[in-house]
Amino acid sequence: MTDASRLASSAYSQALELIASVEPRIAEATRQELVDQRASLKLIASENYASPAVLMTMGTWFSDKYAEGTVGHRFYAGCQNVDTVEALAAEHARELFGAEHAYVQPHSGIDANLVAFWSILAHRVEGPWLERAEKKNVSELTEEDWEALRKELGNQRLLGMSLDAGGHLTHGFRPNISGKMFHQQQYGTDPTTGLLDYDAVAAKAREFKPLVLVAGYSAYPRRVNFAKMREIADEVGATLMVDMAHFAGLVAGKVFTGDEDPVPHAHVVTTTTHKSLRGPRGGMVLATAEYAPSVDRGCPMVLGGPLSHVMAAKAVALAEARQDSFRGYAQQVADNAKSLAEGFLTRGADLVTGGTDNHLVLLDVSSFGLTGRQAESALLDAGVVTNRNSVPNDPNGAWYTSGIRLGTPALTTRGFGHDEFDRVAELIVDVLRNTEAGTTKAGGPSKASYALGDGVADRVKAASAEMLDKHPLYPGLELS
Ligand code: DSN
Repeated sequence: MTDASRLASSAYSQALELIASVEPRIAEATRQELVDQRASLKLIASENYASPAVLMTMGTWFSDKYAEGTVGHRFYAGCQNVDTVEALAAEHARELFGAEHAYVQPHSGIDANLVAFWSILAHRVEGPWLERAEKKNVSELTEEDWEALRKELGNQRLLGMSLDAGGHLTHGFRPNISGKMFHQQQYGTDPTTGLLDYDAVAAKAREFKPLVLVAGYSAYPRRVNFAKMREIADEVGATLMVDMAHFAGLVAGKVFTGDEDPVPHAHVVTTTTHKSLRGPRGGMVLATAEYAPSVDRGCPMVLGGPLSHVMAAKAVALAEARQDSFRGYAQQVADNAKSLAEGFLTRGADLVTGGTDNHLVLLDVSSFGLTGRQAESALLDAGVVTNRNSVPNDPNGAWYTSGIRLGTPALTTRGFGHDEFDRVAELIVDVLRNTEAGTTKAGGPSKASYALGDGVADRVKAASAEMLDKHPLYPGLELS
């Protein structure tokens, strides 16, 4: 047992004993969550396993401190230690990503995107608007000025990738606030190849003239050329915002460099910290110096008080990501995604875009006669945790879907390599081939019910257990 495992075993065992003395059911659910995570194939592309050091950093008295404002400029007294934590997290983020500015307060990816949107509006609209109104600062604006400004803000335009092409809800999807606060249009992917068509994005941008061009994705299995996206943004006078939540770990690990690294090309980059970056649950905004002052207004503009305990954990995770070993991890995540994709293709399964060159694979399950919902449920019965996802122009909509999204960051953390991911593809195909779509009570085709063949779940769980046992989650961590 390593020193780290010994320390974690003892710390968690004692913490759970303390929790159990107050509410034993929470202690029990916490133990059970570890048992369940250890026993399943976690393939959700947006999940990972943070280190015990990162997890423990979140469980401290920093949780009790209010710290609205920024480092050295707080609305509360007594923030000297929060200042240390926030400054360190931001420094690690700037160094790791080569960013001019880092804002580490967002509580989630959606919050990071809201900070980015409002800071872009503040920077692009409020500044020139104040000049036109011949006012020096916001406090001088009259009620009439505000009314006119609100009208102008409401008319701002955003162009982002559509949800079914792999974009995120916050990239202008109508039911999301981003689709309401902006006049939005969406770009898709080429109907034949499933790939981004930069000429089509440029044509749409020329016609629509967005204030914000959003690049980035949560279910697109390919790399993006951010230099090209910046050219498009510059040509139409847009601000380029990149949401790298899914692939931040691949940027940090230098798998995505040059034109594929968003940081040198975008004005504003947002991310979560818990996906491929393998940190605590949270968000972050990177920006050029020009956008920094408006980004720093995130709290209290759109964020509640910063979660200082999570900012501390971000600092620990970013320090981990700056270690050389993280580059090896990130490269393995991408290599494993290729192994997974090849495993599916050699067994005749359909992949959106025909493969992957990032951390995820989007499997179209319609050739198995299933919806995404049926496939997701059958896989879960067999201990394979995935999430259903739309494919481009999905006939089954965003609830039932026709796809399954699979990612490699979590199992790569456990040590899975090429052979294991090939086997994972084999097991998934086994489940899907042996699942039949069910019928509704009225006897029509159902998009939700299904029947998994006898013995399949046990067979797949046994095969998974062999691999999982070889690559334990948190090796050496034992709870007493
Ligand atoms: N929930 C994240 C994902 O799964 O991609 C994004 O919001």
